Amino acid sequence: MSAPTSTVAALAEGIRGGDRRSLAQAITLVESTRPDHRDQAVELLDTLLPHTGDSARLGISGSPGVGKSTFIEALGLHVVDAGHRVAVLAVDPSSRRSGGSILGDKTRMVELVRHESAFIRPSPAGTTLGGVARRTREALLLCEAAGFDVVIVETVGVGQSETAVADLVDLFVLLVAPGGGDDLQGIKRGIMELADLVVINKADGDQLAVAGRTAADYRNALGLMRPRWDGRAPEVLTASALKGDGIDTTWHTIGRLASEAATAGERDRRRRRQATAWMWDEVRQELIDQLLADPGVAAKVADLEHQVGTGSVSPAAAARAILRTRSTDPTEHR
Ligand SMILES: Nc1nc2c(ncn2[C@@H]2O[C@H](COP(=O)(O)OP(=O)(O)OP(=O)(O)O)[C@@H](O)[C@H]2O)c(=O)[nH]1
Ligand SMILES: [Mg+2]
Repeated sequence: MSAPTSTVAALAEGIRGGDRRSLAQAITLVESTRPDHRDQAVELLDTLLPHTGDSARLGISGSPGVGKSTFIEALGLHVVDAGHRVAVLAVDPSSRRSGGSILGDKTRMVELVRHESAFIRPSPAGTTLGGVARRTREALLLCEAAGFDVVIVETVGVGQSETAVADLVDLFVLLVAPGGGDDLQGIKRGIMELADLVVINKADGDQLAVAGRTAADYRNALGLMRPRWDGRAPEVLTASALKGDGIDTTWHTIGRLASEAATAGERDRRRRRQATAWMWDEVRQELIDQLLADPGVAAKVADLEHQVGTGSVSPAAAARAILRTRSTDPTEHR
């Protein structure tokens, strides 16, 4: 392999030296879709790969407003107090709060954001889920290379983003609000099946008793569902991110689950599966990028999309037409 270019080498060195500006810059680089940036990003990730893999990768998901950011602030502070270095990445492909997410999350993580052992990176606005997932897994590797030994990925539990996040972490935590009985009826079934751990948040004040009942309901429901890799049902805890109750128990449980999975080889199996799936994701993404960079294809796309939209051409036929239009050597358009 050729020697890294100077920009890439400088960034890699900065990241390895724990320089946050280099880390932030590198994440911006992997977020860029410009072909020359993409080349540098791939080179950077390749250079840093030997220094990745040493973090506990945690996904935290839940409905809007359930308290994810507040919870991550509390958990994050607990974890840095225990001597860890924590990076928080957000995955939010929805335009619901485009532009607002940075401020929203940073104001909720006031203390954590200022902590020298923490690094918080909001989701890039206005991107597709596929794009966000790709950038997030690359950002995760960059954070590991920078020495963060706990990486938390926050995602809002609507649509497909939680599946994407579950595909890039070791352990997936689902936050639930007290009294969310309706969720048990099926709408959240898919996401519940991804969970290694369920935490009923907001177990405080007049919601305390309700939270206890919700926990019991979840234990029952989860007991009937597909068990976790170890044959057991996901555990259910209660916590109050606002008051800090149950945060230590949550962290303790996460640590136990992570070490059980590591000892049993499950963590490595998961990571191997994930790495293979990422590779095919990259292939798909790269092929589509190359196709769209082909002037012949680009000229036809709008027309074909329209025809597919009106039903005059089937999606399958249109896909074939696009693939056939592609000129011989895809790399020549880079
Ligand atoms: N009573 C109580 N309120 C909480 C708790 N955790 C969060 N909240 C409140 O719930 C609201 C939403 O909290 P966030 O942390 O922003 O929730 P989120 O899930 O990150 O929200 P989005 O990112 O918008 O999906 C805020 O007003 C919090 O103060 C808790 O443990 N108890
Ligand atoms: Mg939030």
